[in-house]
Amino acid sequence: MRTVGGTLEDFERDLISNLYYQRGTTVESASGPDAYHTLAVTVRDRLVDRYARTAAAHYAANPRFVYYLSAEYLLGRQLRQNLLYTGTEPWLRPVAEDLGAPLEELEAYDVEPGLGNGGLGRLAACLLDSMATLDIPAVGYGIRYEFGIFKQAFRDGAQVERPDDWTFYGNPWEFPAPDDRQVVGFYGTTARSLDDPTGLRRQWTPGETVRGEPSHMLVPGFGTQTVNMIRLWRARASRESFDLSRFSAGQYKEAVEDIVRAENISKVLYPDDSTEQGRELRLKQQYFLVACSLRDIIRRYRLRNTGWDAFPAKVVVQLNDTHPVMAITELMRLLVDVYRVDWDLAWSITRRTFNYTCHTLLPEALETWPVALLERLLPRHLEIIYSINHFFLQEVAATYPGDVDKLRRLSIIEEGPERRVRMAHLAVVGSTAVNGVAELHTRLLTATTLRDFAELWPYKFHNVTNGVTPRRFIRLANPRLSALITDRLGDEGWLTDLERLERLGDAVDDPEFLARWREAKRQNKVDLARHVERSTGVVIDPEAMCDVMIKRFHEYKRQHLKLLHVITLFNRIRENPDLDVVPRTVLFGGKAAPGYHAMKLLIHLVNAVAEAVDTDPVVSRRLKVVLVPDYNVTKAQFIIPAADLSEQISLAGKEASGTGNMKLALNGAVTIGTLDGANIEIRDRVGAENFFLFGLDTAEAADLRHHYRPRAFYEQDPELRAAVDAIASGVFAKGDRALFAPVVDAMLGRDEYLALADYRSYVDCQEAVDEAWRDQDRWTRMSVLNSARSGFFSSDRTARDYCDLIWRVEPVPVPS
Ligand code: F55
Repeated sequence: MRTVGGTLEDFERDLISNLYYQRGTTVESASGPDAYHTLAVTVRDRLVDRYARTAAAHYAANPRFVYYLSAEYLLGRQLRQNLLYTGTEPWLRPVAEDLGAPLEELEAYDVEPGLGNGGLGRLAACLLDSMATLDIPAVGYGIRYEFGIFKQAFRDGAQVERPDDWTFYGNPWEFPAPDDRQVVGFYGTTARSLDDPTGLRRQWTPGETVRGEPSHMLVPGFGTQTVNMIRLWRARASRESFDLSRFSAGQYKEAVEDIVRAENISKVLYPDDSTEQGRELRLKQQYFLVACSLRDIIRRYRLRNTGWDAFPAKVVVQLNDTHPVMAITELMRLLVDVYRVDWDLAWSITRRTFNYTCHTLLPEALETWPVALLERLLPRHLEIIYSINHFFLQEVAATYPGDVDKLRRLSIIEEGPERRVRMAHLAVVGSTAVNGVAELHTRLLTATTLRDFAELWPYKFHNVTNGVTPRRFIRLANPRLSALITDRLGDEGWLTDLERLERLGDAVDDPEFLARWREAKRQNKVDLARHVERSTGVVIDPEAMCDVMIKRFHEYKRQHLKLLHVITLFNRIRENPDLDVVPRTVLFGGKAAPGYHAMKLLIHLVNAVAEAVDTDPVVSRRLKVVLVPDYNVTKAQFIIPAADLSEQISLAGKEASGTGNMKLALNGAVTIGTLDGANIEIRDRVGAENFFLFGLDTAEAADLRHHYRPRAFYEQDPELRAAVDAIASGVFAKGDRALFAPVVDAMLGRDEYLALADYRSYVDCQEAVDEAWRDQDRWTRMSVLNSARSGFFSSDRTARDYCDLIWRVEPVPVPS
């Protein structure tokens, strides 16, 4: 077989050939998209050979595979990553010249697939990267949404959402695999299987069927030969759906009705769960994903295995939150109804196959589905859930005789005016292992949210602290700091063994190293300033402290607390124009779910405050506020390397883990944060003296909640009062007192997340930050130590933890 050559000359030859034979054009007449697409496929081809060898090695070894099921992936841009992973990165410049296209223009066509909302989707991408890097046989399954997470723009400061037509120019990174298509059913009826006296086997006759068409993207490992894949499903109508007779009769809309209904399933990513609409469609998406994926997993299993006994030994499925949990009932249905396996054996196989990762503590984020909806959409699955619950509750009753309250709390079915299925309960009952994503999170899960389960099955619960891939978030995002680290440590080994960063600790006594570190951060700020000016017109000073809060807008994350700090600085400078303040650029980034009105209003307020700061001649010399539009993985890669201060200020006990906190610390930002999520583990490692801690801890917050009166804090603290009053006064709304009144009311009314209680501690802590910043040597040492001591937060370590604790899989090396 012809494989691609390894030299720059080979690359250039293939490039011209691909341009000619794939795009049908020449360098002289190529458009921007032609040039980008050709470069992309030429890079991609350099992974195909490794991918084929990976498949061959996996086939020969017949290993245990990890199947990662996730409704979301945030993969980030592919071009630079794949250049790096194929060792062709140094050729980018000469190659761009060959194509006659400026590098920046080529990269602008490299759109990121926005197939996720936030941390959960990005974690999935980091884990896939690490599994490939560790030579773990793995496949990621997901949905190929036609429209990803909406694009965020601002109109007069308010968020407006635009569709993300991410495949407009085509997606050069994906391979269609039409031969592996699957058929999925919905609705319909169930009936007894006449030959089954137990009544546990039944037959489902769906009322509607839809095709799932897969395509895959390659997931290369770094510094290894393994190339795994992520398989994404797209919904298509079955071939007979087009109604020719109606079309001929001029009924054009009716003729394509079924096609539209089928294709709507993979039409759009749901922007979080805060909107009521489309609940049925969302459940359809979830079942579509798991039905297609499980059939594919079984197909792959049967390539090398027969019978069902070996299934749990060869297949381990990780459920990324509850969104794919219907897979548990679907595997039961396939085993019992289709493959005629006895219920007990099927249940044993199923429980040994699945594991579940929980990503939240917020009760409102725990997914439940109305029984009535399931009864209509997936009638057989509801029956199976009832049977699972029946046997489970029998077990519970035997363990806790007479404890009906226990039964009610543990049941998969929530009783009430509207009966609902608790997906997290189904997940725990149907899994071998359940994990939280940071130590505190796991502790709180087992002590509160899933307490009864943790009492019943303590051995099921594990902690696997999240991590991030150093390849994307240090090496690709921050080439300057990476070069400095490599220079100091002697080689690039740290990229796959991140604990080696520890040795940077010695460098804090080397003034030359500190100067180079500071200069790298400064240059990163110059780059960021260029991007910010281009996208917002705001000019930022690279000498100022870069204070960043980048994450989805959510009340529990408390962007409003940060804003109260900003307004306090604004008030202080206005009151005392000669005040000696540390110049800061406060950079926000993040989207609010389109239906989450409180957070959309807060975004509007952030923009309004930014404008007030910017138009005040005195304030604007020392303070800048920017809300970077359309925050995504690409923007994160620009912002994180420039950050000096990382804002991780959620109310203690609410943020499961956070992963931005890790990315920022690894890039030398110092954290100001609460004792929440993985902040605790970051502080333990970097040292209390290199972390700005403030606020209530989880227990204090829970106590205060009982007798909390936000007004008391407002009345006691003149600076807090001035900040809240400024919002209420309408100064940020051209005198309109009504516009931001709901923000004020929420703060003084319930203040659900105790922002006012933490305000004084936070603002004082920011003074300590200023104090540290004034001593730039001290600050740089803190910065270096944050990076040096955060090696634990590599997703390679996270993936290894999953392997050891939960998956029990072994690497399969792929020969060159
Ligand atoms: C997406 C869809 C729904 Cl319906 C609900 C939640 C989400 C989502 O995006 N959740 C999410 O991102 N959770 C985050 O997961 C991260 C990775 O574990 C954590 O670090 C973070 O604390 C958590 O909020």
